[in-house]
Amino acid sequence: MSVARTYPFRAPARFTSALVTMLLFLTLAPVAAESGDSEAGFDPMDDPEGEVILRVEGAIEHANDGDRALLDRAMLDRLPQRELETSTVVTDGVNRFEGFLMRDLLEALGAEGAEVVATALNDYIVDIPMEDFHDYDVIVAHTQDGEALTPRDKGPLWIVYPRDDHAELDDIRYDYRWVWQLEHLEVR
Ligand SMILES: Nc1nc2c(c(=O)[nH]1)N[C@H]1C(S)=C(S)[C@@H](COP(=O)(O)O)O[C@H]1N2
Ligand SMILES: [Mo]
Repeated sequence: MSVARTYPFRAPARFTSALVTMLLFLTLAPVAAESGDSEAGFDPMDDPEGEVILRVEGAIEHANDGDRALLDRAMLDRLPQRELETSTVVTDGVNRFEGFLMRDLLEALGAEGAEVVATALNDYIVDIPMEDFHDYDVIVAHTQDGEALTPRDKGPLWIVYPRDDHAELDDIRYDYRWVWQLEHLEVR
């Protein structure tokens, strides 16, 4: 019978799989430890080394320049990165945005407040209720369709709502919170 014939091979098979598990553990454990380090990632107490593209002030607990947080792109890249596909009111079709959750940034800075005042390079300024960032996965995008956003083209940062995922976001009240050329946040 086949059972009798395969039986002798089972013990070695188990032994082999135990060995493989052990080897996998030995190879992957250091990798896990390493990625654990880089996941410590975003530290608002770090000093920016590159050009500061976002300044955050107001009701934040962690800062690196007096009571402000000055952030460069490399620091922002250390926040968990997110992709979001959505249409917008100012572009055609569906765009793929990459960036980080506003919620994650605010949390990392220890922000506590009822609203965030967002200011753009063109001095556009708007108050955004804090609830938005808890109710929706609002991202701060640095990349659109694989291309880095530049100040010429809605960059360096653009607040993007997951508009295609929530019918209620297709509304003028939300449209004006999509701040492009974002450069400053005040939490209050
Ligand atoms: N930096 C910046 N972001 C902005 C604006 C602006 O003038 N400057 N206009 C807001 C408004 S009122 C709307 S409806 C949407 C789309 O604006 P637009 O159609 O003028 O581009 O972007 C918002 N974000
Ligand atoms: Mo608008």
